[in-house]
Amino acid sequence: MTQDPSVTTDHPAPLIPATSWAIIDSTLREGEQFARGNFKQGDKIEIARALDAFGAEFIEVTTPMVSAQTHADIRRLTSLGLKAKFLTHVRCHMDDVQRAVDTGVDGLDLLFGTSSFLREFSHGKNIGQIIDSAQQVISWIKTNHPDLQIRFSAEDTFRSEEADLMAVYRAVSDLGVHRVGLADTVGVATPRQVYTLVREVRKVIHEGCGIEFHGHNDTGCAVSNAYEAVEAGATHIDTTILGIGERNGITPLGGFLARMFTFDPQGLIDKYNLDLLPELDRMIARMVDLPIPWNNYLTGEFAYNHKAGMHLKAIYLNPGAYEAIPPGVFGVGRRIQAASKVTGKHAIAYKARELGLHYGEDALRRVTDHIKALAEQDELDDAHLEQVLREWVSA
Ligand code: AKG
Repeated sequence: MTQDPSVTTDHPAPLIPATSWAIIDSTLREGEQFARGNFKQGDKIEIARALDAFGAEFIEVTTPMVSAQTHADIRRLTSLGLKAKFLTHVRCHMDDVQRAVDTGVDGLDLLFGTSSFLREFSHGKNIGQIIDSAQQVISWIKTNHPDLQIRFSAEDTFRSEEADLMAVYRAVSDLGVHRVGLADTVGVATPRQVYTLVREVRKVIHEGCGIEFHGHNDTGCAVSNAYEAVEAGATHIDTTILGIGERNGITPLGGFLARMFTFDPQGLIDKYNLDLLPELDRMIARMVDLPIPWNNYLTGEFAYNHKAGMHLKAIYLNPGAYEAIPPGVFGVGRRIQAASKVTGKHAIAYKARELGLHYGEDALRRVTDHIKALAEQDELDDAHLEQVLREWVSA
């Protein structure tokens, strides 16, 4: 097989430079809301260290209001001396914020539901009251803890009235928040809606104010929506390892990186230790006691499995023919499945050469037909293929 071509940078300029966005990994917050996410302090430290080693810029943790233990865990995490910045996710409420400010975090991710669903069935406040609370809380933080980053998110953004959203985002931006958040809380937004809304929000907030996107995956759009958010100007994307979170989760770290890699490979290589991704996925799979899905982005068992004869022929010449992303960059290998009914003579010839066997054109055609016929009857493994190739070479 030929060497992997080094990472291709065919685009004259990256379509979306990796320097234009940052990851807020929420495995330690959204991930704790996953059905099987129940991390103990030791797990949290392991996750935070692994994310830091990977290069995640931000780590979001659960609100300290959950319990005294969670409060102590955050203090422990923020004392680790990691490079990643810690953010805690708190309701836009004085009690929560006052409890959060002594945890050593770098910032507070405030949220307030703005959809009619959440206004009616969650907190009972109207938009004017939401803005008043935001004003009280944000002003207090800025006066008493000016070093803290502040983000304000309108929970359930995509089921909120656009006029309400613009009023809220304009108000919190005027109050000096560092980022506003758009949350697709029930995973209902389409990529086009995300793109359009991020563009609209950009127009009403201050130039230096960032835009964060948090997207659930209920309709399978979490990665596309995160991508559209960035394309429209979002600066921060929420992810979790393996996508764990409420219900079927949010934008997976690996899926988002796979998407963004295609636009600026070198930018991602410079920013993150991408080859640590498989370790991150395995770590969370172990902690939540679930296998990594077979079709997981980049790290799934079959993410780099090549089988059809037509594919194998080209893959041997240049893996880029059937791989958008070189697996080695992400610390994974490819698997060539030559022993199958859909194989082809090029794959069989290659396997034979690997074994030091030489087949002429006719013999190659015959042994390939034989292998295909065998595979029609039963699954063939590599050992069986090798045996056939050795037996037939002199036949
Ligand atoms: C959600 O809306 O699904 C959340 O988990 C909150 C997101 C945010 O704070 O932006």
